[in-house]
Amino acid sequence: MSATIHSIEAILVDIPTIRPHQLSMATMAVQTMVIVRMLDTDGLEGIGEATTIGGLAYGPESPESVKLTIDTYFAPLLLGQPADAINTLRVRLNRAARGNNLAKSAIETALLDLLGKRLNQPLHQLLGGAIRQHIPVLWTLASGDTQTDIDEAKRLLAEQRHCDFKLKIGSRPLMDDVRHVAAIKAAVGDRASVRVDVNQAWDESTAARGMAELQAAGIDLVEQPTPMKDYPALVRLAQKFHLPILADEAVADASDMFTLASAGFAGAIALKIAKAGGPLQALKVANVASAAGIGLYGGTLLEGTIGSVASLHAWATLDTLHWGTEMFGPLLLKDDIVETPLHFHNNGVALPEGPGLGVTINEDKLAEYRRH
Ligand code: MUC
Ligand code: MG
Repeated sequence: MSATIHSIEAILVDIPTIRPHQLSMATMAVQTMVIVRMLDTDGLEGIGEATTIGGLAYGPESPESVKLTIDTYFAPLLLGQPADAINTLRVRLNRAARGNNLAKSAIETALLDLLGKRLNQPLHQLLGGAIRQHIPVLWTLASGDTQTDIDEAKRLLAEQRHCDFKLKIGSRPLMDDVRHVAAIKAAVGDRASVRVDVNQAWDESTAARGMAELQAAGIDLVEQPTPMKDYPALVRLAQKFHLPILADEAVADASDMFTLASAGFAGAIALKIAKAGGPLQALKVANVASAAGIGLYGGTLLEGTIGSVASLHAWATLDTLHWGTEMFGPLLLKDDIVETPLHFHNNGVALPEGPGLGVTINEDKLAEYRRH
């Protein structure tokens, strides 16, 4: 008789950021993580994490709603069930609850961590094994000030911590943003790939003008320039410019990916375990994208170490990772709640070893930052 799920706890944890992080829809000074701790009847523990950006600024789930969803709706469906029946449990949750993929991602991650610990295997091994142990990671320059961003980029290039940068634009007039981006690209030159994320802030005609300017400035990728549901605009822009588009908010799960690809989209996709509902679900998105010739990118909702590591195990198994990843979330936070932080070096990060995620919670730090 396999072990069953004995308890599930969802804990809100607030950690300040190292500097304000300015996005088109919110400026973050703190990140709130929902940490899931799941115990089975043998006393093994699986952990998972859900985050979002700026409360409700990124999408319809907030950290507080994720905790409520898990405590009130998911836990009663999971308690007493076999802990290793991950696919059965997913079907059970999906029958009872639509959407809520952030909450589902934290649960799927905890179940996978638990299974890895039971089998004494790292998570990537459960997914067929890692193709790469070192994964490229970019950094987002989003202090809100051009010179601060240039100084930050030069320091990180010199340290070889990152060689790809993403700039968050869309909250200012178009030409102000273009001047900001062009100045940063001119300062780093060919030493760095510079991309932008508009987080849906432009309408299609602003996006067309913006993409022409950004293409001329030497930018490599434009993320989600237009509103998430406007697939025709994304398709038309993708067909009009050589500068590739990275779809982010537009695509949560494999079905979204299929619809956008069928509509004629070409470019790249930001995979996120949070949008898809967990590492296994994000890999399904990757399969559809790859079949449609769409490039892959490992995305983040600015998770801390637990959520970032869950993502890294998944991204490590992908045949190709055309655009690298942005799993830098832990570096944006002033502190961490794990025993051994990730090792960022050589413009990327090392995949942790050890059973499951390979991550242990630091109980003192968790006690310090948890919300009461
Ligand atoms: C997003 O929209 O891509 C990822 C990196 C970052 O700075 O914000 C995010 C979310
Ligand atoms: Mg984005």
